[in-house]
Amino acid sequence: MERMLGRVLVIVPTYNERENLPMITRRLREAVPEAHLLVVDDDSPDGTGAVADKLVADDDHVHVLHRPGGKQGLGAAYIAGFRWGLGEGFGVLVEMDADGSHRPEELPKLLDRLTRGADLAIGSRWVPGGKVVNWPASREFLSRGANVYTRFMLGLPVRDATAGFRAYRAATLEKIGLEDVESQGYCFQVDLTLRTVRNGLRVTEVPITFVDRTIGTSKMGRGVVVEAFWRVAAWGVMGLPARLRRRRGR
Ligand SMILES: Nc1nc2c(ncn2[C@@H]2O[C@H](COP(=O)(O)OP(=O)(O)O)[C@@H](O)[C@H]2O)c(=O)[nH]1
Ligand SMILES: [Mg+2]
Repeated sequence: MERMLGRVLVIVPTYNERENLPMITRRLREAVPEAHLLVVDDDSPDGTGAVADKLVADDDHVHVLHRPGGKQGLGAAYIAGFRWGLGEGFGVLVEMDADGSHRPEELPKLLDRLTRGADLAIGSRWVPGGKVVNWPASREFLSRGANVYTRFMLGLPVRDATAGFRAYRAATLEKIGLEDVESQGYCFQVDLTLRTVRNGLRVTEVPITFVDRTIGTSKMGRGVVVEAFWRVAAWGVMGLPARLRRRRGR
């Protein structure tokens, strides 16, 4: 079934991505010229905000949200971006990193899945055809392990629930509700996947090639992993009665 998607907004959260931002902007504008881009910057000390202002001045498809108060987490940045995009009437809201790990050239594949009826399309590293380039073995182990753990705890029908390259229909975000989302790091992605599945919406995974950043440093730290571990455990326990009921009813 073909469905109209409406305008596309790609949300790019930034914290100290001064050197990456012009690169990712240019690549996105070339790969999907009709899409708009929203930079959500948490007052980066390296001046990413000023770089974003310059890009905004040069291109009417580029926008920026300056969030004062310093680093507040990926989840909060995306929620602010979603709110802005929904308010502006965009029909599709895309999550994409600034560091080049998510290749804008692969965005059309995600959008195509929405056109064909998906409510959420996830760019997945861990489905057949998905790949990871230049990642240290420790990061690959962590990501695979986190996904095995998540599947076990939550029973999600998704191979890469922590993936951060994804496209939502606006209606999906409106349905799942963003008011009470508290998760920040990787578990923000798991949180929204879980909400989408539990609302009976359609999630599809598209194989992508994830390329580790060559410039700048990762903001992922120990706290992000600890947060994900405990929150996923809590969601798993809270969801257990419903899972058991479903299993008995089978
Ligand atoms: N606005 C904002 N962006 C963030 C924050 N933490 C990370 N990011 C951005 O989120 C994206 C993913 O972070 P990254 O450090 O590359 O994580 P990794 O790829 O898992 O190592 C990058 O574009 C970061 O600049 C934050 O607290 N606020
Ligand atoms: Mg990264």
